[in-house]
Amino acid sequence: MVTRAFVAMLRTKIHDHIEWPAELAEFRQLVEAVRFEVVDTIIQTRIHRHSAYLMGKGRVEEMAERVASEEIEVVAFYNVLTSMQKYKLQKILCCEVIDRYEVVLRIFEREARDRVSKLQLELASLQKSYPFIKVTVGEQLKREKPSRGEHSRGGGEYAYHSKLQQVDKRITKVKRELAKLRRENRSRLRARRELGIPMVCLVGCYNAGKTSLFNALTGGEKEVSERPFTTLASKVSQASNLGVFFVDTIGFALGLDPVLISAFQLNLDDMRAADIVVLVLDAADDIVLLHMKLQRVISILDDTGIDRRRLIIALNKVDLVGERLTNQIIPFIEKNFDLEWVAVSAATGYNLSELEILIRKRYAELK
Ligand SMILES: Nc1nc2c(ncn2[C@@H]2O[C@H](COP(=O)(O)OP(=O)(O)OP(=O)(O)O)[C@@H](O)[C@H]2O)c(=O)[nH]1
Ligand SMILES: [Mg+2]
Repeated sequence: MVTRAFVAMLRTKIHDHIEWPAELAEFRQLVEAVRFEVVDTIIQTRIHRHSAYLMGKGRVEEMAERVASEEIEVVAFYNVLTSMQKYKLQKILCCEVIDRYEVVLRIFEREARDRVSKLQLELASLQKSYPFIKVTVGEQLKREKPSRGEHSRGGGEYAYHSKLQQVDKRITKVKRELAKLRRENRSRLRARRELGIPMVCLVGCYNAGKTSLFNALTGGEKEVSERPFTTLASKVSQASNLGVFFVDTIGFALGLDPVLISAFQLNLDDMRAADIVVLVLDAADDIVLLHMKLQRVISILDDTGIDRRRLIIALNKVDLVGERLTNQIIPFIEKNFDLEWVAVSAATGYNLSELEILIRKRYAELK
């Protein structure tokens, strides 16, 4: 059974006429990847967020009528909601309300198979649910005993504190486990570094073709697919017959929340440890999207503490773009970004040796 959903977006940057359609299209793709059927998209343009409902109350009331008459089960908001907004929206819309952060979590839930990914996902999920539980139970308590004094402690309040304590304890435990796994990962990274073999991490947005490139470069057979976030756990190529270790890892998206990114510290450590970071782009994206993704990934890498001198752009999927590569994409990259690039195709193997030459050259320069 498919779940019928609305996608909702509040546009606060009213002068932006270019980026929001791409952001919305990506979000819709993510919502569909959760296997929701997007029945309609509701957009409101308004400079200020409504503190209680994100969108204006009238707009939300209209939406509530449609949720009921069109049998909508979920409204997925592009914007990240506060716990209070989520609570109030669920109440007024009488259906489940999730935001961008939770949409990505749902996809991760489906893809997470290994222990590290599962724990990082659990942490990201607990960090989101803790304040929401606080709001929900707090509001319930207010309704249950409006006449009692504020300081009286009934059974409900006891349950509330014990629930929060449980979640708090679990967060501490997951963090502790992750810290241990992170130490182990770091010592593996150090051991690998001591071999003196260049370590090259493939980064980029989901679907750029990182795993396809990893497979083509290393002879690996990791799963490749059009599903967003197919790869969660990092993988290092075993064979270093090329004299290079390649690392394939999690992909990004345009609208990833920084809190969510920071839950995936082990993946970020793999990126930080790399001598060279190959930023993989999907050359088949239209130029606006390509620009946005490139800016987004560069900004995440900057925040992660990765030196731009270690970056090389791999324009992947050039088998799909024909003359647009030389007419549009390359001039665009050269004009706007001071980064070395190479056009490749993981599917046909085009220019992979050029990529390796560039990697070695840059590695030697940085030594
Ligand atoms: N035509 C063409 N398709 C490609 C190429 N590289 C990858 N693809 C396709 O693009 C899709 C995504 O490829 P993946 O390698 O899974 O992408 P990824 O960057 O690892 O994605 P995530 O793991 O989700 O972050 C798959 O359907 C691939 O077959 C290429 O060079 N040419
Ligand atoms: Mg992948």
